[in-house]
Amino acid sequence: MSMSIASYAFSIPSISKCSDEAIQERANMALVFERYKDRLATLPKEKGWITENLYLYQGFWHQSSRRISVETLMALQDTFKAHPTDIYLATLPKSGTTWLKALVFALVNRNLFKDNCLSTHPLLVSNPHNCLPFIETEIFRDTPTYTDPHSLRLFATHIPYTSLPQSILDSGCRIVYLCRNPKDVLVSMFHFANRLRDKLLGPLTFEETFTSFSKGVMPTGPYWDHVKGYHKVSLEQPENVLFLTYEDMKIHTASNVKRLAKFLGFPFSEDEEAEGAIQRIIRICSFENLSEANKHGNFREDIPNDAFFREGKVGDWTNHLTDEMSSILDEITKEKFHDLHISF
Ligand code: PAP
Repeated sequence: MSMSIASYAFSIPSISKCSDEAIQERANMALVFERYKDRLATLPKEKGWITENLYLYQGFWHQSSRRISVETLMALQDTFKAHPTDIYLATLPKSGTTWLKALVFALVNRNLFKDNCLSTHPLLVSNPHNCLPFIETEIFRDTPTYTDPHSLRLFATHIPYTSLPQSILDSGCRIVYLCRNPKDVLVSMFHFANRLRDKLLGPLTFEETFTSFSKGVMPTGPYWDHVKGYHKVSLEQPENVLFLTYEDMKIHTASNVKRLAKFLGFPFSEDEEAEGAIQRIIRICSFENLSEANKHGNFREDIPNDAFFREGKVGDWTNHLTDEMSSILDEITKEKFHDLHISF
C-alpha cells in the first residue's frame, strides 16, 4: 500500500507544546502512578540503572514513576487504541532510537520540508524525540496526532513485543524494529544512566552494570528476549514487522533507508533517487548534524539533549569490556540467538 505524503504528513506535537499541556501531562501521570501502585507493590524488583529499582513485569524489567515506566505500560495496555495506519518504531533503549526516529520522520515528511534550507528543518532545530513521540509518554496528553483518527501516526516504543497493547497487535499496523550489538547497547546505556541517574543514588560502576546486563536486568530488558520477540514476528509477518540492525544501517545506510521507505509505504521514485533525495535525508540525520543541533537545551524538562548523542559508532565496547566480559556476553548471545541469523 502506498500513501500520499501530503495527506498523511505528520504534525510535530511537542515543538508547539505549551506549559498547560505539560501541566496536564504531569497531572495525568500522577493519576496513573496512583492507579497502579498496588500492582507495582507485588512485582519482584532489582537495583535500577536510572531509577532506584527495576520491576519485573511480564518477563521484562521496567523502571517506575518516570514517564517511561511500568505504570504507563499498564495504562497503555488498558486503554491504548491503535490505528491500522499507525507506524511504530520499536527498540531497546540505546539501540539507535534517536537516529531511526530522525530517518523515518525525514523520509515520511520529505515533501513538506523539500524547499527548506537545512538549517530550518525540524530535525535540525529540535531533538528528534520531539518530532516523533513514544507511546509510553504521548498517550497521556491530548496531542493532535493522538486524537486525529485519520492522520498517519508515527510513534516509538521500547515496550517488548509480548507486552504491546493488544490493539497494536490486532491492528495490522507496521512496526520497524532496530537492534544493536548487545555490547554497544550496554556501554551506551551505562553512560546514559550515569548522566541521568539520581545523584543521591551515586554513580554506577561498569562492573555492576555489566553484571546486571548479563542477568538481563536493564530497562525493558532482558536484551536478548526483547530482540527475539520482535525478530520472531518479523519472520512470521514480514509485511508488518521490519527487522534492522544498527550495524547494517551504519554500513549500508542508503539501501536501508530505501528499504524503510518502501516498507512504510513511502517509496522513493526514480526521479527522487536521481535528485539525491535519499542522500539528503541521510545527511540531515547524520550523527554530526543531529549532535550539533542538540548541543544545548533539554528534552522535556530533565534530559539534556546532548545525552542522546555520545559516540554514534559501532564497536565502542572494545574500550570498555575486558576480554572476559566480552566472552561472557558472546556466550550468552550465542546461546540465546542460536536459532536466529542476526549478525552485528
Ligand atoms: P534512546 O533509546 O534513549 O532514545 P538511542 O537513540 O537508542 O537512545 O541511543 C543513543 C545511541 O545512538 C548513542 O550511542 P553511543 O552511546 O554508543 O554513542 C548515540 O550516540 C547514537 N546515535 C544518536 N544519533 C545517531 C545518529 N544520527 N547516527 C548514529 N548513531 C546515533
